[in-house]
Amino acid sequence: MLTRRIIPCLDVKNGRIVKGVQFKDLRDAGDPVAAAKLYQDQGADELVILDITATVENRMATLSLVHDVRQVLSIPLTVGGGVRSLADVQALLNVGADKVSLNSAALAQPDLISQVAKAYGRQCTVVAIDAKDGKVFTRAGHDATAWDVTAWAKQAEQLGAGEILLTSMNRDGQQSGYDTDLLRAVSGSVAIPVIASGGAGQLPDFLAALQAGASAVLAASLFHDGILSIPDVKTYLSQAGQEVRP
Ligand code: 0VR
Repeated sequence: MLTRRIIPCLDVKNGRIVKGVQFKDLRDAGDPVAAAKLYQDQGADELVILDITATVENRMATLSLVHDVRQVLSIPLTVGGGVRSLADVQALLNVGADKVSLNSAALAQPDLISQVAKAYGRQCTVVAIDAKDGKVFTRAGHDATAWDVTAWAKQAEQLGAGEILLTSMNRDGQQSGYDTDLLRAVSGSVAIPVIASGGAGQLPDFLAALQAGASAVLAASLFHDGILSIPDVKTYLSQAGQEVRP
């Protein structure tokens, strides 16, 4: 069994961590560089930084933020939010991202996935999917698309995605558990890793997501609110027989 990854997510806006519920009512959740260092020290396997406004100003703020986070981080760093071109990807890699997450731009221009995978490798190419009621949403969860989630995940894999970051908008920020039915459907349809995202609230949620087929588990509010620590999650999963990096 591949080592399961525990991945904190920093949703950022104007250089600060924010956290909402179902992508709304965003509240300040702290300083990104301090949080990145804390999570790494706690044993996070990777970190995701998500620029959730994707405006030009915010994208510039995120570039300098990624640079600052990289100074304190040695674990793999994935950055997403507003990435629209190879130039955007290059800019993020230049300031220290290891992987880039494509969401709205990939839906608008699916060939971008292939371009990024060809230019930088599949391992750098993450496709983020925001799912609500079985449908794929775009533009930070504002607009529904005609895509069924599983169909888009398969298409993204065929186009070159190295892994899928699958967020349940229904579950986001609720701390009521991941959408395990969604995770089972998608991870059963693609051969690439699926990262579970949206809803983590208590220790059994992490095991349920992995047992539903996720290769890694992402959480935001749970960690930011200090309800559970990464060591809590790793100890629990290890005792449940999951392979985790100590
Ligand atoms: P938790 O449920 O707090 O663990 O959140 C995990 C995941 O849903 C969030 O890190 C992130 O994907 C939420 N995403 C977006 C957003 C939040 C607000 C506005 C936009 C977006 O575009 O992904």
